[in-house]
Amino acid sequence: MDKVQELIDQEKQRQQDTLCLIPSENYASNKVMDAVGSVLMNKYSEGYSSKRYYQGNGVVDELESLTIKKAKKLFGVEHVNVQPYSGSPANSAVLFGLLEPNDKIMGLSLSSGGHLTHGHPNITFSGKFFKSVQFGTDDGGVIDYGEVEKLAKEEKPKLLIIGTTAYPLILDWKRLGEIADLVGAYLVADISHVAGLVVAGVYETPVNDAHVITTTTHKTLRGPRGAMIMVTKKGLKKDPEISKKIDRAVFPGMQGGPHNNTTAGILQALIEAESEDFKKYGQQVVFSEKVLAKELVGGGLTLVTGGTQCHLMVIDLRPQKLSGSTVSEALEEVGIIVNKNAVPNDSAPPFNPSGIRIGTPALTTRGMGEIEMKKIASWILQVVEAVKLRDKTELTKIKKEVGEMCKKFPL
Ligand code: DSN
Repeated sequence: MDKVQELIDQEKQRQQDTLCLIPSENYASNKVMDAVGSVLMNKYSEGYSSKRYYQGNGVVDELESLTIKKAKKLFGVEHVNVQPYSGSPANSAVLFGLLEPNDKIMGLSLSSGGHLTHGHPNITFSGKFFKSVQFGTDDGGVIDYGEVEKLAKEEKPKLLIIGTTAYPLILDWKRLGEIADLVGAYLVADISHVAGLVVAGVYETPVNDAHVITTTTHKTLRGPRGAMIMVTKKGLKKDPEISKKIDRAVFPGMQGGPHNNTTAGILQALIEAESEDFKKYGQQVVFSEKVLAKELVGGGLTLVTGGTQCHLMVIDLRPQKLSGSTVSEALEEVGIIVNKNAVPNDSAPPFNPSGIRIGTPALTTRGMGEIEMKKIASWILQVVEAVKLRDKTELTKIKKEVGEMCKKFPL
């Protein structure tokens, strides 16, 4: 048999037979996957609609314009670039488009639930080519906006880039917008994790507070792996040239030809996100996450911030004297897939941090709800207990039960 197809089939089976609780993953629809696997990938289209460097782009022009139009409507923004290859390239383009090398940026640190591209020092472009100031959370994992304001006033960054990959509370965009305005900085809201929740109306939109919004398209938005950069009314008011600067930074600044097949996948995802069903999906993601959190806390586990307001939570395993690696590996043995994650002020190294991160977007897409969340919570509690007692005899039984649940919810 053809090796590539064999590997694709194996991965499909793995996804079918396991419970994905990684909050940044999801299952795109067949239509999204068909678009990504289409002939659109054969075409080069450097440039933008009606200003291409290659002939034969009539269809691609229409596709890209339509995708931009849909995104503008869905997110209520003034300008959209749908060409970034993914989230990190999107954030790079914004920083290079709006700043000069060595300008100062400020962001939420990775270990407090931010992202590498938000100024992580020394090893990332955002920390090497710009002066980076990072803020964190208090010991409970909560952002102290007073402290953020104080730091911004002291450091006077030119740009605040803020978004979350492991922060379980809804960000106060209004406050962040005010802080940016106070020091005359751009506010870039990276909503990659929560874009689908924003569209569904269950997570605050930054559209009135940020100048620029970036997002990946494959997380809660449930599209292909890609990204968008959006400019708000506030952004245009601050800097009438902002859209042009960003577009130039994407192409020719950072990238060559856009991945037109991805653009088609994004358009399909945006069409799906317009539906009433998608609103219900967003509501169910958050509801299920809260059910899961309540059960896990009831079972004796400690959550960063004590709970969740969105699609994810972080379990702090320090009170259990366990590491994120040990627990995530044991969960994988029973077919529950999570990822290890740092907790606030974690003294453990990033590759073996003290927490795990758990989210419901993928399982909600599979149609799971409250009953399944309660069962999954009991399995997680049992696995943690088994790891603590160094007794894995129960794991085979749990694995079988996980497999039975997976069968009831086909991809
Ligand atoms: N890698 C993503 C996540 O898992 O949250 C963030 O880019």
